[in-house]
Amino acid sequence: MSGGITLARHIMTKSATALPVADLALIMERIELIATRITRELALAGLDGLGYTGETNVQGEKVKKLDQWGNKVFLDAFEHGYPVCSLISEEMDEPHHYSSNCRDNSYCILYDPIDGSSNTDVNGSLGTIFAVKKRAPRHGSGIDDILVPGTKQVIAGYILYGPAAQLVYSAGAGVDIFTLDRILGEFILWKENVKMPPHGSTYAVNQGNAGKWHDGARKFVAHITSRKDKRTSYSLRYCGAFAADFHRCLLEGGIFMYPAEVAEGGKPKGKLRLMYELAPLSMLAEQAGGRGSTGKERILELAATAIHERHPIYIGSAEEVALAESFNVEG
Ligand code: AHM
Ligand code: MG
Repeated sequence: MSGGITLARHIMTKSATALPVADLALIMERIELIATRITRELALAGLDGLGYTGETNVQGEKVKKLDQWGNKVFLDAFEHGYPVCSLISEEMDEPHHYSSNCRDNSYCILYDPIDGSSNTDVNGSLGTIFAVKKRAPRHGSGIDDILVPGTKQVIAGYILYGPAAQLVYSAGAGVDIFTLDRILGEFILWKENVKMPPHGSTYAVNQGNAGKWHDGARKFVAHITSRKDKRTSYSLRYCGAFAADFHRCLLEGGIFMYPAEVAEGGKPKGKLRLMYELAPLSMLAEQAGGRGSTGKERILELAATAIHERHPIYIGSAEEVALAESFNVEG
């Protein structure tokens, strides 16, 4: 631990952030509260019963009890969350607005409350992913100002619930990582201005779907798994939680990918959502010196046309992402 520097104190020392430090502090105070509530719940989740609610969300996926509960934690926290007035969630069909928080200087938070929810029933790693964008003055009920590309994100981050809970975020001035001291209830600085290694030795992908990918994606994986020398051989590491798989790339380098599935019955644009999964982690990757790509385009330059829009992703070390692109992984 870096001498017990709390998140709140560290924020006050930040400069060159994409939003005023006072706004950053107010928003991150809410995120910290959410992170501690979810961490506490997960520690006891096995006692209270997990599983599905019996409902299906807007994207046709079965809803886990924890997904719904996690969404409510955000709604509760941001009810008192000025300067955030709008919420866009994986678990809500439409944006949610708190008009009492809407002034000229307000923000939207976009989030996946429980990332990797298939891990809930097996005590596997989970995450929470979030991004923050500034709302246009007098934005009214439209959301055109939120659908803008990820280059306009002013904060991006995730919480990883592993053996320890960690909070990773960037406000445009580097990537910092904090670890929750569960006794103090405080996130304490662990690593500052983290840089992703330009090259790694692991790849993360659901290889069970390989038969549905473009040829290029299959050839890329065949290429990185066919070589024997230490410098160019790769091991597979896949947790089923994007935040957890990305965390390994951030710290050790390598690549995470969720390709498009072109075969009949596949997911033609991949599984992961642009605004609250791909764009936030791409901002973190770039801030750390890595890259986030659809295989053809920089993720951060994509404007959304709908709030739950999906795209394929290749994210991680600059070297591996460039190698993937060179195989025309997306045709
Ligand atoms: P979720 O938000 O419903 O949990 O779905 C997102 C998760 C990611 O965390 C993970 O990378 C991916 O889905 C795993 O999908 P699959 O089971 O198809 O490999
Ligand atoms: Mg989810």
